[in-house]
Amino acid sequence: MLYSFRRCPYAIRARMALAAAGVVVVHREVRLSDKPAAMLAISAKGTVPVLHLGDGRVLDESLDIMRWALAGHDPQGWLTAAPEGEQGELIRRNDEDFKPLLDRYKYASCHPQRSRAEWRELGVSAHLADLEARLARAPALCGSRASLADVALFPFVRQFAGVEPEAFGQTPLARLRRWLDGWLASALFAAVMDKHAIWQDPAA
Ligand SMILES: N[C@@H](CCC(=O)N[C@@H](CS)C(=O)NCC(=O)O)C(=O)O
Repeated sequence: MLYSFRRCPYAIRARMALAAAGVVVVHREVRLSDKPAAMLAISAKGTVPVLHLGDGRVLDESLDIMRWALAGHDPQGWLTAAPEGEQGELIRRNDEDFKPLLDRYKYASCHPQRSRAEWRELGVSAHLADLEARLARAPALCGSRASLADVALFPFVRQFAGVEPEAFGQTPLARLRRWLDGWLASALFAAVMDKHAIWQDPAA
């Protein structure tokens, strides 16, 4: 059972890994402003995605869901495409450093310390420029083929690009745009972006 929210970048990356691994889940689409009690009962911290396994285990961190799914079946070799430490460090920087910046950029009017354009420039110089440099050296972020890091990061780059698509198109990030377009055009991404009605708990 997967509690998910369609546009959430953490949920997207979890769904990508589940789909790549061929794990079929019962999908429960959540409204973040009205989380179902059944979800909060198994994970009180109230973030999506949450995966409730048949044996009762609960995975409520997107990376744990990705690693669990791919540990079972990793046909594209995402886990082994690059050293685990390098992938982990890139994901850590994304989640801990880039994500807060992305939120400031997205909700710039709530963060008047900088203008939206300045938040965008900071996101580019502090994070996306490094991804661009990596893609100048190799076709994927950590080497010659896609790894867990690519899958884990692209939903956040997608969100960044979506804030001001035109401005993103003009940033000096041509390789990153191509890399992003590749993920957005993938069959896997299309499959995980299926629309689901909000789950209504029959017991509620
Ligand atoms: N570290 C968590 C973060 C998940 C997260 O923050 N998800 C957001 C949605 S994108 C959320 O559920 N926020 C709670 C809320 O908005 O109430 C993970 O990797 O799964």
